[in-house]
Amino acid sequence: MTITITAFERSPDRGRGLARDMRVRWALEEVGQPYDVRLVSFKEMKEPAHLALQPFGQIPTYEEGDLALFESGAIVFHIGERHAGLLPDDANARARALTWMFAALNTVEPPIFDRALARIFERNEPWYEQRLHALEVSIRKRLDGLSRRLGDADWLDGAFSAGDLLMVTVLLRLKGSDILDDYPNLSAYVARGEARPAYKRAFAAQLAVFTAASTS
Ligand code: GTB
Repeated sequence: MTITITAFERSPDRGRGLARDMRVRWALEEVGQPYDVRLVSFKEMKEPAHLALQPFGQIPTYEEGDLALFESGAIVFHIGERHAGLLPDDANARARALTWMFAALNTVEPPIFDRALARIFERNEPWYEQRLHALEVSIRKRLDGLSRRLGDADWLDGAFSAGDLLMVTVLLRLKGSDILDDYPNLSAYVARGEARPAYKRAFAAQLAVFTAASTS
């Protein structure tokens, strides 16, 4: 059955792979599932047809036969459940991989995403510097714990899993910042994720959308 996901028609990140369709593309590439992409404009995302798929008018969505999903974490989990390559077979190891998926999205991503939003939308506020500092303190607390746990391992819990996939996509938003540079093992972890052939294919696919949109 054909899998169709949605992505930005023109991603505001200019093809840097930071929009959340990237994690779904990467998961599909890891398990070797072909997929179609329906590109949506900001206007279309708020129209009834898209809202029926994604109640908050966002990307990504996932359609496969009569199944329609939203929330990138749930989509990655579904892909991992249906296909080998993202979740371990052993029940306990699988539960731990799920734990890392939640840790990435619920514990590590919020302050990193809030920092990105603050840098775009709150730059001119009188309290901007204080807010930025507070967010960076929160991020460093999370990275302290993550870095300590990862140590010199390649992945968070044995073999690469959906937990690593989500964690790497979350950390990628800090790439090039002195925050991530202060954690050499996490910088190397992100680089290992980016070096995976499936990541490279997913990245190239989303970049091609941006390149085509900017030359049309
Ligand atoms: N919790 C949802 C999920 O994980 O699927 C969140 C989905 C979400 O935030 N989608 C964003 C969206 O559709 C795109 S990814 N936004 C449009 C809207 O809300 O109207 C977030 C994102 C946006 C922009 C950049 N960027 O420019 O770098 C990066 C990431």
